[in-house]
Amino acid sequence: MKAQAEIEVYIGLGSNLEQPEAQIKSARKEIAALPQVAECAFSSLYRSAPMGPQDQPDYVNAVMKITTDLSPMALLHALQEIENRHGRVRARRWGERTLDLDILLYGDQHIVQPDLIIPHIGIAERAFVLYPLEEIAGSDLVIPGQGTLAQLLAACPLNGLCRLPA
Ligand code: A4P
Ligand code: MG
Repeated sequence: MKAQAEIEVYIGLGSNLEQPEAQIKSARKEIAALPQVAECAFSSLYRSAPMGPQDQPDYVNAVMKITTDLSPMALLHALQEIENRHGRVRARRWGERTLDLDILLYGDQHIVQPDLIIPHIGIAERAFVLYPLEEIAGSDLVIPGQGTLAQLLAACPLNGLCRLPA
């Protein structure tokens, strides 16, 4: 029985190593299979040039909406276990990765802890987050402390982001 209130959470998925599309699709299944998690929506896959070091492959990104009664920290740890199972190696900042799972939004909460910041840092400047988020959440979504998605999108060019065919 689920006693606690379920929270709507958005997760950003990213990969640019070892068949990125397959990494994202299998991560989706693993997230949906977590106890206390239910999938609500999943965006198209999007391709973009890397933000950060340019000597790495293009990224594939997507955004997933879930409901959960996991705490923010419990969810972070569950996502990190999935990253590790995908052979995630942490080398350089903003460097290549088999799988990156970021908690973008956790309900309307604003969280600042040493190892967890929500909304995810840099959300407003990242086309590869904002456009897939709009696809599944709509542009009226409020990003705590930063305005509506419509406002953020108006200031964030596509930067070559392209939606991949289904
Ligand atoms: N952490 C803090 N807040 C959060 C949160 N809301 N969700 C902490 C998840 N983790 C969060 O992350 C480092 C630490 O962030 C974690 O231990 C966690 O406690 P990491 O994934 O291990 O390492 P990182 O790569 O240094 O940082 P991060 O934040 O994942 O990198 P970014 O900022 O996500 O950038 N270009 C394109 N086109 N598409 C991409 O997806 N991604 C990156 C990575 C670079 N360039 C990209 C893309
Ligand atoms: Mg991350």
